[in-house]
Amino acid sequence: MNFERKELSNSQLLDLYKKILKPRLIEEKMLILIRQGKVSKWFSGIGQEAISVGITSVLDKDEYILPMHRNLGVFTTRDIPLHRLFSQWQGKKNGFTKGRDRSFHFGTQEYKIIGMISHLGPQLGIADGIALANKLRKNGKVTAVFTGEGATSEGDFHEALNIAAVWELPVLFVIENNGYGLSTPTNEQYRCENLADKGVGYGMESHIVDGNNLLEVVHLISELKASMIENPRPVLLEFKTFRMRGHEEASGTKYVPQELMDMWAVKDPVENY
Ligand SMILES: Cc1ncc(C[n+]2csc(CCOP(=O)(O)OP(=O)(O)O)c2C)c(N)n1
Repeated sequence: MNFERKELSNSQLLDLYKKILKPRLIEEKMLILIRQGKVSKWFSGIGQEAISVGITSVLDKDEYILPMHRNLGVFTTRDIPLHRLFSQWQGKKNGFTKGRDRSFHFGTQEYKIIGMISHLGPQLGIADGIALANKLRKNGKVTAVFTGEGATSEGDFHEALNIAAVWELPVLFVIENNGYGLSTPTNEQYRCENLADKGVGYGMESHIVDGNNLLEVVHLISELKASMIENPRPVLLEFKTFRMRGHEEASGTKYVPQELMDMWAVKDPVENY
């Protein structure tokens, strides 16, 4: 994997290293805690950290992000104190959902993160609403919304992208294409070659990005953010990556061929960086 530093200083590169390492270290701890029965559920983002971390490190702290169930790096890069995150995951009263949930179905206005909507597609439209408010206020802010390639098969995906294109809303539509929607591989999910190709149908700029290359993510988002301020518009981004663990820890990965795992293990975003 090639890393192009461009204008980034040594301290910025080191800062990004700390940011991508943090969710990985938390996850390694979580995998132990789940076996000890101290947490009951876990959605792993191991192998996909460069996307969450790269995007969140470029956006301003007051720009809204709408993550999904696999985006721990959004929460850690926004520097939410760990005791608050762990309280959430342990279903404690002082967690963000006051004990009503114990995973990633939570948001926090304090950190400008909108909690995921469990049935996936609808949160794309919420991003449109936030972007419309920003556009009317002319405040130059962009909004990033995450989705999986599985979730792109839902009708809400089409509706959200279409209206964003028509109204030129400053939204980064982030597809984390990690190969499987639960146990459904991409070749049983859609018939186009790349999901980014769908941008043409919406009249929307789109890009295919190596989702495991932290600097590629950072540079592209920095460029887009600057140009979306000048020229407000939605952009469709397809990040190619892979889900290295089960959909959640209870379900495993028996349906994934070992060769695919081996191929993607070499591209680990943390180790390579
Ligand atoms: C309407 C609906 N169907 C099923 C589910 C259960 N579910 C949650 S995430 C998910 C898989 C989504 O796949 P993808 O969008 O590719 O994201 P990934 O999990 O791979 O990151 C499923 C089936 C759900 N939440 N809502």
